[in-house]
Amino acid sequence: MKSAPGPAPRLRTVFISDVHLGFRGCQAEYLLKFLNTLDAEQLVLVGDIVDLWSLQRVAFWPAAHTDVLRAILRLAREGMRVVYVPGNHDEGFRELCGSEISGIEIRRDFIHVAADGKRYLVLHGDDFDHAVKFSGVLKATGEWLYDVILWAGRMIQGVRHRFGFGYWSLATWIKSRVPDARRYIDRFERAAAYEAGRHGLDGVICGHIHQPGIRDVDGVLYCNDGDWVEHCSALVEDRNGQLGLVTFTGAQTELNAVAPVPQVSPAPLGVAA
Ligand SMILES: [Mn+2]
Repeated sequence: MKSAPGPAPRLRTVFISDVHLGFRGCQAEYLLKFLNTLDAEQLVLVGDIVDLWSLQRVAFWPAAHTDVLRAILRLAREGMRVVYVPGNHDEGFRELCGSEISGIEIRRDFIHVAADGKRYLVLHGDDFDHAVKFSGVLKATGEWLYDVILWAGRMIQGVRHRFGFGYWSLATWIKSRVPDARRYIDRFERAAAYEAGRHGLDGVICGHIHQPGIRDVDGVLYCNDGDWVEHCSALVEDRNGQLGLVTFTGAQTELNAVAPVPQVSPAPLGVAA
């Protein structure tokens, strides 16, 4: 797909993060389809694209994961501006911040100026872990549990698929029912928005907590692009600078269906049923 000739791309910017290539939970096939139909001027990779932590534990790298990297490199080659902000799971790449590799700009964080002039702080989000103050033990249990839940979710998804049901995430379903998870998310959102507000910016764009969302926090717009482990979501900016969330799970959500950027809502994004 060539994006340069013909009419201007439909979207100005697309933000994705928490892809976790090299991790079993990664929904690489959906992402691949999403990237192959992407009609945008710029793509921002907001961290945890490759899961180096998981790769250190188990060698897992199916062909689709290489295809995702290839697709991103091809987009850059074809003229899309691609910016990569490494996260904590791909922290090793932070050493490369400030450089450009294969046409991809690598940054620790940066300020995104939207089409309407609004300025957003873009960063992965692990910077706010300390502010969220969840104990180390809880965090370790959380990560182990998350792996198990994702595994169980894949089993269920396999059965659902066989019976013709669409994409569904067990982890998302569980999180929406656990008050502690909601509190954690709320604290994170406030910490991120506060940081942007402190710098006189209009908003913050991040990932990290695998919870897509757009909400106003005391006059600062908090935007989280979600992930490609549970939600298969992206944050998109249209040509007027309006931000919205999209999910792409192949079932019925074509990127084209996104044209009028959906009205933002503070509620967690529903997955395609
Ligand atoms: Mn992260």
